Amino acid sequence: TTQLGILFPQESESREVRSLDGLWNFVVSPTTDPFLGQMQNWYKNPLSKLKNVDLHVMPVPSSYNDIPQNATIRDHVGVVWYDRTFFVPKTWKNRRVCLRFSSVSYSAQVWVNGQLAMKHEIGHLPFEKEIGSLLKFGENNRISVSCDNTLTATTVPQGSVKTVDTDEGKKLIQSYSFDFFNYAGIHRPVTLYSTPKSYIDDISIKTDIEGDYGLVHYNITYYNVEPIACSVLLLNADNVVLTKQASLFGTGVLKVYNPKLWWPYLMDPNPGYLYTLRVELTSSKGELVDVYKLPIGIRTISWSNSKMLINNRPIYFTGFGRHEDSDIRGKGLDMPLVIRDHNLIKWMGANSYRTSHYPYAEEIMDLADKLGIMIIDECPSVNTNLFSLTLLGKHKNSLTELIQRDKNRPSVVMWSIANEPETNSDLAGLYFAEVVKHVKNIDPDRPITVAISHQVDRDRVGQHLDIISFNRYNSWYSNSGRLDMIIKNVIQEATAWRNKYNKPVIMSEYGSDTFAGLHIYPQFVWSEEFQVSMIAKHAKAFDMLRQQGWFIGEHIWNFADFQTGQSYTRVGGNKKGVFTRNRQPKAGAHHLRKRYFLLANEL
Ligand code: BDP
Repeated sequence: TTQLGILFPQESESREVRSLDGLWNFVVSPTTDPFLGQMQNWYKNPLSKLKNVDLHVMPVPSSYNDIPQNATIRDHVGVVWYDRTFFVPKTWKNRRVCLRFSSVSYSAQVWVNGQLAMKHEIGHLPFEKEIGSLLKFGENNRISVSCDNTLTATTVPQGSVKTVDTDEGKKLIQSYSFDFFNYAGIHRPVTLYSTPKSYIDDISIKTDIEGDYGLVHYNITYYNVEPIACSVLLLNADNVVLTKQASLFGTGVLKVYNPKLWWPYLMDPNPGYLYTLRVELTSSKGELVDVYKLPIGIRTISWSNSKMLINNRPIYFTGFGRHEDSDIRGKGLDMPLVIRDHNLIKWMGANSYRTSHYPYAEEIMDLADKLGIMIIDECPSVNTNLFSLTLLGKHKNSLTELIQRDKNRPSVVMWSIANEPETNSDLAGLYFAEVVKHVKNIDPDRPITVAISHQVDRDRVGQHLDIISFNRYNSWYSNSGRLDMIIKNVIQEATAWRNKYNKPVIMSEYGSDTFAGLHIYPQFVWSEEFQVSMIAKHAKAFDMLRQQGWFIGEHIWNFADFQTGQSYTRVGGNKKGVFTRNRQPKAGAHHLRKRYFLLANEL
């Protein structure tokens, strides 16, 4: 279901937040009876009271897969159960109380005190519900969550399940065609928060530059149970109020003289400058009722048939495809990792990355806003095929929810509506025309791309996009080991995309698996020397392409090594990172950072 108003929970004069992160109880249905939990309605009583099941302690947030010492849980297909108790203060009785999950993969049902509170499908996106009527105030309450990781032809992303005969009897197995491990669980924070009954539900902003002025167009929706006045203040980064405006209908424009613009990292000595938009609701007696503070950046995005511009300056994307992935935690949010990653991104001199292949945590996006890292924001559609109306509906929903969540972020400069879908059929053309139309209806102000892997000549999707991104593994999946066949092929393919569509072109993935510590010279596949040369050859091609005026970026695959499903092409996971899974640089990282800093100086 689509929802409005998914503002990140924050403390303010009027708002209180309680974290429900920590240790939860966790139970998997026995493999002999994967649907036992549903049959027996395990949400009705505490999981700790169940007989004949293994009760685990499970940290939230985290993927559950790599926590227990148990391959059956790691590879489990279907539903798992979480529960915990939490205390709700008496003082919240006359307030609006919401329960928010920042992400549960893949789908979830949530009960509070044994009553269904909400359901959500599609991982990596937040959902919430007002749950006041289900709560006991001044007492302990129980929250139960069932989480299903099953992927089918009509989930985003897609997969398929079948029953196989094993040595231990019949078992369900899951297949999927993307390579990253299908981690599942409560991946991001769970929060309980309260607001007054009259509250700010949503804020949308759009910024512009007009002569010496920065413009902040805003649109606020709020609900009120009493007469309310809405006003809007703009504060600079030193918390000085620059302007204040009473807003009769919740919409208006704020003007800032000589604004400090939001610039990407290395394009300005002070990148990622953020103002604060402070929204206030006041009662007829002039009392403050609700306050929400939204960080905003003032910048413009525009594009032509050969360039993409921020604040009217052409940009060139340098950076990576990434994953939310680490040892033990899987896709669970982990702030030490997040901060380390962003320190590494800065150390690399990269100005951007794509949130391949799903939306990343809001905490990560906050950092991108602050540091001036440009984000190509990708929805969870990977290797899409078997097109259907049901799938189209969910694909659109994933974008509605993503844009609702990220619409105000200065870092988000482009929407990626799919990675490596089927693009060569007429049906694919029709399908993606619909997805593009949907996104343009919600956000006409950012360009749209797809990371395409199929061949140029039969493509049916590029015509609908603003920017063409293509993924190609020269010297790896094509012509393995042939470092002498990269330059021509990259130039040829980029030029073919350009000639077909007359649009800006990005190489959104190139790379080679590299086993850290493996040295073979002359360069040989899997060695660090090979990755360095593979990067150097691509750089030659990119430099020639840049002369043409329409080639606007290069993203290596991948930032770091990551976990995959089990296959004979992967040695303990995908090793195409320029960093290891522990975030230590391979030789390729040292090589690439010299290039990124050189490019930043040149542009
Ligand atoms: C590309 C996919 C990416 C994979 C990569 C690879 O977009 O998700 O990890 O191949 O195989 O096609 O390394």
